[in-house]
Amino acid sequence: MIVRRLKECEGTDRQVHSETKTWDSVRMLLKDDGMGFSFHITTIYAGGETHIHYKHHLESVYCMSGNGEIETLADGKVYPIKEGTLYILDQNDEHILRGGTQDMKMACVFNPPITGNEVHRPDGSYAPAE
Ligand code: 9YT
Repeated sequence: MIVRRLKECEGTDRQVHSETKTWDSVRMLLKDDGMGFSFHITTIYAGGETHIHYKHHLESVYCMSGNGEIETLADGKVYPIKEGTLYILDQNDEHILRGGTQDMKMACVFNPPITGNEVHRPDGSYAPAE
């Protein structure tokens, strides 16, 4: 069994800061753990806006605290996000994630797992798993 604590992962290379300065993410569980998914604690900054389109990954995101919204670009629908909201990108949905008045703390799961080296490409995706 593996045990990791958020505090031990913060400030290490498991914690990445977005180039857009709109979020950071602590990847607590990655591909090399061999679980078939990865698990991240992500902070979406208040007032920020991020274009995301995970074409090669399925992601589900649970909001633990804070507030914001997600807009799915295919249909222009906007869904508020607050504590207790889970959104599930089952269609590899292209979206805009907007921070509200308070930072959002999110628990994120990716399938396939990310390796930890991915950065958002100009189209909002991460590179496919090998
Ligand atoms: C919610 C979301 O997708 N935020 C972007 C960062 C992502 N969770 C990651 O790479 O850890």
